Amino acid sequence: MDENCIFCRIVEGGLPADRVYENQHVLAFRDIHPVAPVHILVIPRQHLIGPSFLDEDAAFLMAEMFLAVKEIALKEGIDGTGYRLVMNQGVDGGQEIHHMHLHILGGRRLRWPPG
Ligand code: DGP
Repeated sequence: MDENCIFCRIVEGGLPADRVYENQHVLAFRDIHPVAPVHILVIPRQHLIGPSFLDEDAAFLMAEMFLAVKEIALKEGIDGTGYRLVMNQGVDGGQEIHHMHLHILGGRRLRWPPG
């Protein structure tokens, strides 16, 4: 828990979020500024900055995040039509929130590069 981290505060319940999925390891909620009809963020409950900060002990959380994606896609009805996963790391990656997260983008066909 990092008290200065918005996503940690959402995990702890101190900040509201439209939660769509959670389990022991991960939490998912709708992005406050959606860029697609379905725009959901999947985060580990544990504070990790991003993939460049992963270590062996935390690596299983990546698998947990992807397993959550599969469940969420089913729940949101986009498993058949498809979706894009995006993870930003650092300044050039456009990472604004320094708590690792996967963006699930779905609900319409996306152009490349994503806007
Ligand atoms: P990134 O650029 O990858 O770090 O994306 C961060 C995303 O987090 C961005 O799309 C907006 C979203 N976001 C920022 N603050 C909040 C918040 O307080 N609540 C929710 N639900 N989403 C947030």
